[in-house]
Amino acid sequence: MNATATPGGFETVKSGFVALVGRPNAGKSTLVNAVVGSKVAITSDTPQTTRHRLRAIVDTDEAQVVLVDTPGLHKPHDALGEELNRSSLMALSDVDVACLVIDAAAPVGAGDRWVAQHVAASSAPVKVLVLTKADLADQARVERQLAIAGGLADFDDVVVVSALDGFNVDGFLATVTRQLPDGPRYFPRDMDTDQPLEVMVAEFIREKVLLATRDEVPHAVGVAIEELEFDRKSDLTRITATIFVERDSQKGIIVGKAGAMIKRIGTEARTDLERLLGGRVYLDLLVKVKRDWRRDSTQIRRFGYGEGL
Ligand SMILES: Nc1nc2c(ncn2[C@@H]2O[C@H](COP(=O)(O)OP(=O)(O)OP(=O)(O)O)[C@@H](O)[C@H]2O)c(=O)[nH]1
Ligand SMILES: [Mg+2]
Repeated sequence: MNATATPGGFETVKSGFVALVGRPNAGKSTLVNAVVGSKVAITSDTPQTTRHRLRAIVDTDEAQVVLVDTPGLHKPHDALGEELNRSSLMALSDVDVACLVIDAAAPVGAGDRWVAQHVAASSAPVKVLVLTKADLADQARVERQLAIAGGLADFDDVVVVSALDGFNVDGFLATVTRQLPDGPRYFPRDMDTDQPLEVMVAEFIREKVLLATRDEVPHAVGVAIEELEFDRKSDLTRITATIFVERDSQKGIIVGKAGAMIKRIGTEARTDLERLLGGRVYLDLLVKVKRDWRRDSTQIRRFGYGEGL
């Protein structure tokens, strides 16, 4: 459909909100980035990478699709996990399209069935099954997976994609766009995410910690921005951030031998932040211990995780 002007002067296009829900690691955030065409969400192979429900906006002449990325739904072990689940389930309550994202190459299990029940019960008028990571599965596996996952709920549409090699990402966008009602553009045309800059900066830093560490360390990390200021004289952005962990031993791992690990995290984060900010960045990273912060709702809210925004 082409854009039309209403009597009030507002342009009417296909527009609305499309939530992506699924188990941790299914590939939701990678798909969001692929559709938007830039990095708005952090990704990693650590489950529960996403800690914010975030909106990513895809604007074309005919449509404005607002993708809602959500934390992976899982069995919570602490207050943080409960908050993340709450945030994902809330995202389902007020969207036009609910997408259940399933990894084409991972067994469909009880976790997927549980998420599917929430998708089925949501008030979203349209439900779409998205099978992603198609590059990791052969045709037979994809078909088997579609047969199993397709039975988890009553889906209006099914899409197979690979966010990593770009297979059918356009097809995904076309499918969800087709399902949207006519409406206004909800966000300015040049906006690609509703996340505050400070949140994005903290998340970009956290991603580098996730990529550099293993086991329990990535889950114990929270990042807070202390300073974010553009210095006109030296034409660079000064950022001071604190990486919080729960134990002294985790602090030792993040600092590394003679500070090697924190230096590596800083260098990798700076490259991403310079791309995000479009200019030079001076990044100062501190590492501190905040014991058991994942059990402390006040601290979780202070970091802004879950519904904290
Ligand atoms: N091969 C392949 N890997 C993918 C694809 N999509 C995502 N991945 C990888 O899968 C891992 C998880 O991706 P994410 O996008 O962070 O997953 P998520 O569903 O957002 O995970 P949570 O935020 O923890 O819920 C990362 O290592 C990605 O690189 C894909 O299409 N193909
Ligand atoms: Mg994610």
